[in-house]
Amino acid sequence: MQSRELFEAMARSVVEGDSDAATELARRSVAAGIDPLEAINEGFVRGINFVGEEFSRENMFLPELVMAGEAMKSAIAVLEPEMAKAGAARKIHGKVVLAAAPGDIHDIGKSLVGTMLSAHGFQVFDLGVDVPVARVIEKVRDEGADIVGVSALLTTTMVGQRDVIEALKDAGLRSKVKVMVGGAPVTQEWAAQIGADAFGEDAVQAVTIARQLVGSPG
Ligand code: HCB
Repeated sequence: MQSRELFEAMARSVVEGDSDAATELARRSVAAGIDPLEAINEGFVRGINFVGEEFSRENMFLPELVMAGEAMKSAIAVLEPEMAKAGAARKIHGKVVLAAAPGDIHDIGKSLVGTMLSAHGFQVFDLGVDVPVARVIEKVRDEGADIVGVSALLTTTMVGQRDVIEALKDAGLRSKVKVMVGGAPVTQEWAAQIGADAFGEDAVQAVTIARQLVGSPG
């Protein structure tokens, strides 16, 4: 199968919510030596984006969204170790605390950001989904984090990103840690409005930005 056909089959496996097919296609791409991030972005992400669009048009419904998310996660479970290998034994650029905003249970993109940051020499503390602001602050303080990354996929949970920034100020930590926000509805404008240091469009950009934020661009 050519890479283009493989990418199309990957997208289709997510649209059909077929975790077995997604796993198999991910394995096949590893065997074929395809860059795992390319497989995610050119294959699986295109499928999940299509599902998101169809969901908003009410052509697909919650069970399909759930199954598509599961298929996507099955594929990433195969590809993640391959991405991590690429960055093994690099020098540590800094510590990053990652969390999905309070009320938000989307974790695919955040986890991908975490994997990419780990693969590029950051020590990542991923607190998971629906993380209370106080828990983020506590972890930033305990670890002496250099960066905190807050993910929000819902317009209603984006305010949690602002709440983290305000809570960091209240805790006297704002000058010690950089804040990077991301997630599908998040924009550069929103990041500026809430006083974040940076907006990460995707996992690759998040790595570039994180390096800049810790003054270690190379
Ligand atoms: Co969800 N959902 N969902 N969903 N979902 C979205 C986000 C909608 C946009 C779909 C739509 O209507 N078009 C929509 C939000 C509308 C809005 O608020 N504007 C929506 C809705 C409405 C909902 C529910 C409310 C549905 C319901 O229950 N009626 C519900 C909310 C649950 C909650 O959080 N409280 C819900 C649930 C779900 C699941 C559970 C079924 C499933 C998530 C599974 C999981 O994550 N374990 C899901 C999914 C899969 C989606 C879509 C289809 C895909 C999200 C995704 O994984 N994208 C999404 C539509 C879409 O976004 N296209 C839809 C792929 C990843 C790779 O991209 O953007 O997450 P990403 O991350 C990127 C990027 O943003 C950046 O890097 C990542 C990697 O490249 N980035 C950061 C992300 N975080 C960063 C942090 C940083 O510091 C830096 C960069």
